[in-house]
Amino acid sequence: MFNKDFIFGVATASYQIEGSLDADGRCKSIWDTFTEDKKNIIDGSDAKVCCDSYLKYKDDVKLIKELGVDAYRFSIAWPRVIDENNKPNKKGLRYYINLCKELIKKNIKPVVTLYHWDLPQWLEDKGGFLNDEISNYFEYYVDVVTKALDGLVTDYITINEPQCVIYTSHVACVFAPGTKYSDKEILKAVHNLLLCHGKAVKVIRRNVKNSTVGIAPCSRPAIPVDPNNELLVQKCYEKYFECKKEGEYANLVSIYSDPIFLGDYPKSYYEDFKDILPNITKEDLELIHQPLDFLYQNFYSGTYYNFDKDGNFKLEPFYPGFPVGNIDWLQVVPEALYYGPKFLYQRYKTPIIISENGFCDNDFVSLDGKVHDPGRIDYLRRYLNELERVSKEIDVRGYFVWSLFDNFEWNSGLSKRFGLVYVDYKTGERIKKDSFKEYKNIIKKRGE
Ligand code: GBH
Repeated sequence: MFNKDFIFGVATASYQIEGSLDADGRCKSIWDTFTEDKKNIIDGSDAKVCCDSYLKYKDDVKLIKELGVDAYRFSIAWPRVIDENNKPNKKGLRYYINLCKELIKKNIKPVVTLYHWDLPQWLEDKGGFLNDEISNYFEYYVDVVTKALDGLVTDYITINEPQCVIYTSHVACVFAPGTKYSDKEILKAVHNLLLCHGKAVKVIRRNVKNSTVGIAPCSRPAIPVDPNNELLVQKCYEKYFECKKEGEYANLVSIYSDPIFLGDYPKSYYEDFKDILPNITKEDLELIHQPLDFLYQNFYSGTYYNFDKDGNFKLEPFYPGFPVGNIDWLQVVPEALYYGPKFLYQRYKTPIIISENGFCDNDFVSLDGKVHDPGRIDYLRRYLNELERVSKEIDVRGYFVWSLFDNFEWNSGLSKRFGLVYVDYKTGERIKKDSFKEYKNIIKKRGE
């Protein structure tokens, strides 16, 4: 049972649902460019229509209302609201104003993500996150948005998953723009991204009365196989917050969240990268370290760890046949919603909101015309049980399911389905899955 103020929500992102990519003067984003090369997207699809939410937003809000959530998390497309001359685009802004009004009319709280990966292409052409001016451009964009949504939105998330903006896009190179960065460039881009965050927070505090602000990193918690082994739990905590040159440091937690919540990069960062550090000033660190109301976090899976027989701390591989979703990184590890929030709270002492959690399944329409998704239902229940358990120990304020709809799943295109609502991309038809009804019931009973 969650307390009565606990926020139940559902989440989407602009590029994954809107379609209408040429409408009302929207300019090109890095994902438009990336999808032009069919080899970048597993099924060769694109986001030109997907859920068609730019045109169907009123239907979206009806569905959200029927689901019974307290809040709807969506993102704003930078290329819709700022043109190539870096001037506001009124028509693009109008869409988000209308959407917010529709939500508020139905008593649903809008939670706005300012950056969910659709960078304007013209800014990428100027160097993207390697351009030292990027945080000034972001600051201006956030100023325009917060003024346009004045009186409608109080809850802002600056950036979704910095890990994907840097690591997945520039190390793994499977997300747009897909260009490889050297270690030195990664550190510079990370620092610029953190400055974007810091400047955005200041603008929001200035423009928005009673604002609540946070950032939404993602992480894959290290889970102790034996919860009663205190040393193992401690080692998992250390693993989770590791920042080492030989590790996937840009895909982990501390390189972003330590400067934001603790005011400085980890000690190991300065040691491991001493020859290639970006220019980091005291003023920068202060700017990045703005007080935040929430630490949002996207959790999907986790990784188990154990001691081997010689007492060495070791990754515990998933056994053959381990429960998985329909996408390669999605092992079902419900304890992620226990240890993840717990470790984050221990280190950063900031109230936690789960900004994304959800399941990818091989959903299709059955003979009876319905979409049955017992796997997703089971996943949600198991994860919520763990969240409820940890909510008795630490301050957890909310939970958002990813996602309202099946949508454009980035480099997996339209081939991977995460929705509570099924989308038939041939006809545009939307069908509520069984999990939609289940989540609706969970919310009604406040997670009982
Ligand atoms: C989130 O990312 C996103 O915020 C959301 O937009 C997305 O639709 C949703 O989850 C479902 O994926 O190819 O080896 O580099 C989830 C975290 C981070 C998981 C990137 C996959 C790529 C692994 N994702 N990661 S790899």
